[in-house]
Parts: sequence; structure tokens; C-alpha cells
Amino acid sequence: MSRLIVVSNRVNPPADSGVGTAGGLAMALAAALREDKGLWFGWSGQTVEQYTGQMSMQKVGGVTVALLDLEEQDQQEYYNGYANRTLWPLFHYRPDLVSYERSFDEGYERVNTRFAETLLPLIGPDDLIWVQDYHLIPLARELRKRGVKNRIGFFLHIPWPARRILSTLPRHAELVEAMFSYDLIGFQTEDDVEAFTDYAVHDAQAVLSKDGVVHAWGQAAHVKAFPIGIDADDFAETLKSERAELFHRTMLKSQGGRKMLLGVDRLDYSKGLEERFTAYETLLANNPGMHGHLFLLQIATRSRDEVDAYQDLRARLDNLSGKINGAYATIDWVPLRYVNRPYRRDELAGIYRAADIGLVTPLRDGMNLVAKEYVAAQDPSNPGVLVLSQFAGAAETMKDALIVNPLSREDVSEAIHRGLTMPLAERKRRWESLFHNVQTNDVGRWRDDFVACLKAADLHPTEDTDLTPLAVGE
Ligand code: GDG
Repeated sequence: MSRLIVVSNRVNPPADSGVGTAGGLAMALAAALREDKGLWFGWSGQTVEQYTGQMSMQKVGGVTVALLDLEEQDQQEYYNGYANRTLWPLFHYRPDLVSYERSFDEGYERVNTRFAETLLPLIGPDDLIWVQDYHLIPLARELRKRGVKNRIGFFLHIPWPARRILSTLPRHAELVEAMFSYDLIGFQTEDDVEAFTDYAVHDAQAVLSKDGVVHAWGQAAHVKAFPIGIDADDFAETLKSERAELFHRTMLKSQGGRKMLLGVDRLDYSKGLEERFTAYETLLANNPGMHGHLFLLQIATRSRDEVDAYQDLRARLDNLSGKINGAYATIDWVPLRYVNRPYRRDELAGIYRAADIGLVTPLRDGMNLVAKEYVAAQDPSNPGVLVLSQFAGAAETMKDALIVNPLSREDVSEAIHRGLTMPLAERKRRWESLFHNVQTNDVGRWRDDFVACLKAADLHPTEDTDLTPLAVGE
């Protein structure tokens, strides 16, 4: 019988669905694998002095996991280097923050080779292999070199950049060529699919055929958008838990009748936190009558501390939050509550429910699950308003949010104002449509759609049939 093998950089299924602090990808994958007889393979997050290629198998939160230790040099060159200093900023449209060194590239190739070699003996003849995210783009190529004929799919959780941005990356063509070892390449949005095919057509003379197959470098891959969602049922259960209710009540008490704006993000420059704080400052400056009647709670958990761009961002945010509170706080009102500690998932659910405005304003984001969690947590009889960046993948489907340009402080400030004064009937109408979307396009559907497409994808390499060229974007 065929199994699903999921491969990702880190393997960290939450031990219990309610209490963990796992990020978007971990939550999504654990939910996808829990009911399957699947296997989750990846880096343990540990480093050893000398790489041995040995892995440990364990069962965590109902999921079988196989973990590989890497070396310190791998962590520096592959994870902190190529993945987080090169690809992450580039794919989030920040070429100014990209640092590229050939050693990063070498580390990236080496780790992908190590993954392939270790995974190889675990692969059964009918297994489906599903590779996650930008850390592992060359993995299918390495597996193919070692004779793997199985269907292999790839899903990119972050945006795919415009081709002019991508072509600033040294050896960009090799990176994209490696993607054609997959049978199926999944993106978060139609926009990403378009950006990818645009590159393939213009820079690699690719030909698109009617069935969504892209042909390039003598290979072919199905390319399609699969917008990721949250585990809506699990979230609804979490919301009913005692701890969620406790946090909801505690929050309401601490609000003391004030309106609460809420941001929940990893502390990352792609999330637009500085711009959000500045927009809030503009709201305060333009609306003195609101002083004392609202506050912004920003939960921003520390992330990728070893990368300098993240340390710099932290310092700037400490400064900015201090400046805003210094200018506007009074003896009994703090306008900005800026919190760096993480909260449990059930605690977070209660906090979301208490918020009048969900502020999700990234400068670029593959999808953004916080937007979906915020909607899922609302009280149907008195829902809050989602203010959502046009540059989050979520904006492609969550059209009933107040969509803003996060780079415009006036735009964001006006949307917050509009949300705070929105009549109940409009809030309900918008929320109902958003909630319907969150419930129907949940993580189960994402998994099922991807796996069904992967099963239906032709075995590699595909025959060059039906090569009717199409215009890009068709
Ligand atoms: C990547 C892509 C894409 C945050 N703080 C706490 C906490 N979180 C959880 C949230 C949410 C998750 O982390 C963040 O997910 P996002 O989707 O917003 O963003 P990334 O981490 O950047 O994820 C993104 C995602 O992959 C999935 O494909 O949507 O675009 O960048 O679930 O709730 N969770 C807990 N405590 C916190 O303090 N427990």
C-alpha cells in the first residue's frame, strides 16, 4: 500500500493539538499526517560534531517521524545561510537583505544530498513523496539521481518572486531547473503560479500545455495553486477549551471596555511590523478622540535570532514601540502592548476572540494563517474585523476583509478606523463570508487536493504529448 512521506526542513509535530507553540507549517503538516499512516522526515534541529547519516525514528503526537542530525557547518551554510539569508529575503522581495556566498550554496546542495541519501532506504515502491518548502528545492533531483521513480511533489509555502527579482540570484537557472524533477509543483496562489510560469517561459523557453504542465529543460512538471488553510475543526475545539475561555475572559477584563487591535506574528521583516506600528501611530495622531479608548496588542515571537537582519529588526521595533508609548501613554493607558513571549495555541485562540480588529499587514506572505485563525476565533453574533494586506496570499481568497496596502500608513490607519466604526450588520456579513472560506478551504482540503493531484500526475519523466503552447497566465 502506498504511504505518504512528507519531507521538510524541521520536523516538529505538536505533542498535543491545543498546547503547542508550533508555527504555521508544523501545524498544517501534523494535521495532515495524524490520521494517515504517513512518515515525516527531516532535520532534528540538533547538530553533531561529525555527520553520521544516522536517523532516529519516533512517534510524536500520533505521527511517525524520522529525524536526521546535521553538522554545525550545515546549520550555518544551509539553514542560516542559503535558506534564511538568501532565499527567504529574495522570495519576499527583499533583495536588499540578501546575502549570498558560494559556501551557502555548497551547504544547501550538501544538505539536500544528505537528505536524499538518508531518505532513500525508507522509500517503498508505491510511496508518494511530498517535499515542503524552499529549504529543499533540489531534493527531488538528488532522489532521481539515485534512481527514485516515485511520484514526488513539492509545495512552496512562501511567495514565488517576480522573474526580475529571481534573476538577481547567482545560479538561479539551476535552482529552477531542479524543480523540474518534481511531478507536481504547488504554490499558495495563482499569482505565484503566474510568476513561476513567467520565469519558465521567458528565461527557460518553457512551453505550457493545456493540462497545467510546464515543459522545460527536457522535463515536465504539473504546476498548480493549492491555498493552504488551518485545521478549522481542531481550532473550533481549541476555542471551546477551558484555557481559551480563561484567556478570553482575562483579556476582556484587562481591556476595561477599550477596543483591542491585535497582531500575532513571528518577529520577521516580511510581516510589516514597523509599518504597522507607524500606521497605528498615524491613527493616534489623527484621532485624539480615540486616545484612551483603544490599544494595540502585538504578539511578536522571536525568530531566527542568529540572523543579523532579525536582530536589527528587533532593535528597531523596541525603539519604535518605546517611542509610541513615550509619546502617547498616560498614567492609566498604554496604547501599545508589545509582547515577545510566545503563547500556547489555546491561549492564543482566546486572545483572538477578544480582539475587535485583526491586523494582518505583511509586506509579503505566502498565505498567512493568522488571518484565518483570527476569523475562525470570532463570535458569530459580534465578530471583529480583519484588516488584511493585499500582499498576503490570503488576500487572493479573503476578499471580504478590509484589504490594505501595508506600505501606506494612511491606508492602514483609515481601515482600522473604518473597522472600529463598522455597523454590526456589515461586520456579520463580511465575517460570514470569510468564515465560510476558512471552513471550506481548510488544511484537510489542501492536503487532499495536493495528494490527489500528485497521484494523478504522470510518472517522471513525462512524455512530451499535447504540447499546445499557451500564453502565460492563460
Ligand atoms: C509560513 C509562510 C504560510 C505565532 N505566534 C504564536 C503562534 N503563532 C502561530 C500562528 C500561526 C503561525 O504561527 C504563523 O503562521 P503564518 O502563516 O502566519 O506564517 P509563517 O510562520 O511565516 O509560515 C506563511 C505558512 O508558512 C503556511 O504555509 O501561511 O505565508 O510564511 O499558526 O498562530 N502560535 C503559538 N504561540 C505564539 O505565540 N502557539
